[in-house]
Amino acid sequence: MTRQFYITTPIYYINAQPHIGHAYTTMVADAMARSQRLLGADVFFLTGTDEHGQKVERAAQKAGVDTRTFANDVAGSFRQMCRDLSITNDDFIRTTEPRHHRAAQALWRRVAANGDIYKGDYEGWYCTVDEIFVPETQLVDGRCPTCGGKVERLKEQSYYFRLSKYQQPLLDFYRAHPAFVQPDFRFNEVRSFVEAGLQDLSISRTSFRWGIPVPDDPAHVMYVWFDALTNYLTALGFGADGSEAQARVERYWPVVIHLIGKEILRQHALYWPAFLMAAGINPPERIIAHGWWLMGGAKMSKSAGNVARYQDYVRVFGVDALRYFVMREMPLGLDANFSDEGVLTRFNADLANDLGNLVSRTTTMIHRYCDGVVPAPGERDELDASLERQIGGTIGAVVRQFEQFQITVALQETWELIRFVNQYIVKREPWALAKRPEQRAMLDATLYHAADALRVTAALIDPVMPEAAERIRRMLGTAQERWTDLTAGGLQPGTRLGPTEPLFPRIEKTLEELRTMTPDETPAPAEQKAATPAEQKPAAPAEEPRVTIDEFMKVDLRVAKVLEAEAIPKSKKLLKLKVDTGRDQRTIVAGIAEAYQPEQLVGRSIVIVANLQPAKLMGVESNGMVLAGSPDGGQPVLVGFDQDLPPGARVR
Ligand code: ME8
Repeated sequence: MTRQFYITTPIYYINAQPHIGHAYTTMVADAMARSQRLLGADVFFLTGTDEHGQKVERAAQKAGVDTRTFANDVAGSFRQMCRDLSITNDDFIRTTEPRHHRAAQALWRRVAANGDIYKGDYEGWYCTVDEIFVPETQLVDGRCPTCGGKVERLKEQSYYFRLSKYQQPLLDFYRAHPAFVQPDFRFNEVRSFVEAGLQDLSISRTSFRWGIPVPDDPAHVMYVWFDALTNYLTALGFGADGSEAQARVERYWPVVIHLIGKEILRQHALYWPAFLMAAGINPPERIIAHGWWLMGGAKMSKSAGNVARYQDYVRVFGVDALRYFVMREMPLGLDANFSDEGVLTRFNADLANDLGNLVSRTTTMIHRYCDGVVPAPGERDELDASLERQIGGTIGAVVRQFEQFQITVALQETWELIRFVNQYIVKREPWALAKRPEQRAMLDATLYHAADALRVTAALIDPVMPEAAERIRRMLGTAQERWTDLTAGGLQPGTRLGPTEPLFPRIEKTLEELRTMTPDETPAPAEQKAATPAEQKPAAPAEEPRVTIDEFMKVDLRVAKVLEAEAIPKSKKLLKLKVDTGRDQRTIVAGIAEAYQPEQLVGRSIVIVANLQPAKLMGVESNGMVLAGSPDGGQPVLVGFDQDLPPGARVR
């Protein structure tokens, strides 16, 4: 029986243009949708735009255009993003569409009919960036705790949703669905929040007009989150007449997976199931909250103004490379740093070197030694068998990891296979075998197994890099395969290869050159040469000396909080930090001035080596060392945590 798989992204606000953050969620959802299609599921993949609310109204006023024109324009940019990034969404929903107004009003009526909506007065602090009332106790220095923006005092008549009534039903639901929110630690946050008690929720506004009118009381428009969350049902046909719409709702609801950023978890894991319960509809099956892309240590966001444009990376590296980078770099649920250095390093190491070389050396040798036709494998020896086992194991592992949304791990597994095949080729030295006619059988076996592994590799990278997968298939002369049919040894001997072409040519430009490139200067990567025997031998990895656990434990790594930070006169690289180590306050000199401004650091938790001997740097005594990572030649990035830890906590 066919399994349904319904996946959604958040619908994006249209107060600004899309950036890497929006691109990320959309690309991950796309990879998931593609993987499920390869597994034979009946997939429905939805994305779109969230167009109502005060901040859109204000953004349009600021741009000097009427709200609808503004909305059409920015929604168009999000649609374009989908085309630019090879997104295979089945629908693109806009909340300004009539079908959505109908659906949101239908949901409202059902909740109201259940007695869960009443009218009252509301006064409170409202953040128009996040479109949310913030309880006074949660304000941070009088500002919104989520975005740091200004909050406004609002007093208005409002409809309320009886959220308090759903505290126990929600807790019961969470208990019955232990995988409802992933990752688990985020689920715990939601549970604690609900356990602490819920207040009724104001769900209408009278202070602006750009929204969906409340049924039978058009002086009110719906709270944007009531409106926005309903989109996930609208797209299936909820609120529309006719049995077809009804059938589609039944087909895909509630087997839905909402992929979101962690900042909107509360709305999805709490408000949304409560609204649905009140309407007599089952809550969604799963909410997956991913982490944030950071730039310079802070969340990339349009309000902070530190955004990277996806277009710039597509232009220099290509769509597939951008898709690969973001999915390889950010493990599910954790934050990750977005940097040009990171993208360039991964491009050259993983794509040009590992994958690109495998493709080029395998196909080139089949052309050179076998007239471009896949040879028969003949007898297998132990080395061939170990490669086959590796292929089989990798297929199983990748499927399992995708099913758990662990795309990063799936890619790591795939790259282990790629490196295994590269080593297999180096061990066999087919270029040497080709010189000895008596070794013909071994040469054929080697090239067959390498090409077979490449065919499987193309299938496994397909959800993440669909274009590269297709190009590999063209070079191999094979067709797309379902994951359900994928096994080692599936390549047909006698298959005629297509022409070999460079897949990910190394980019030899420096970051500086890449940054200053004009749009029509396409990157001029170095030719990816067909592998010559001399190049095919990667340098043997040097044996790193190991340390014992006792030696490692001598290093006292601790969490510390930055209390003060200042530049050191005449030093380009050094900052002087005063930190709280939980036991004392001390001065540490850190070489991070080129990557961080002093004011970005105050209040931040860092990791220090607490028992380092003091040293004087530029005349300042430093009592410890700050931990940061840096790519070759790149800027340091401070080590951090995805949850706050108190100063003094041990790190190991
Ligand atoms: O919240 N890192 O829309 P939005 C990772 N309209 N992902 C990021 C990101 C970052 N730095 N910045 C944005 C809304 N995103 C509401 C949603 S749903 C019914 C309504 C991604 O335009 C991530 O998916 O602010 C995040 O949840 C979403 O964009 C927020 O988009």
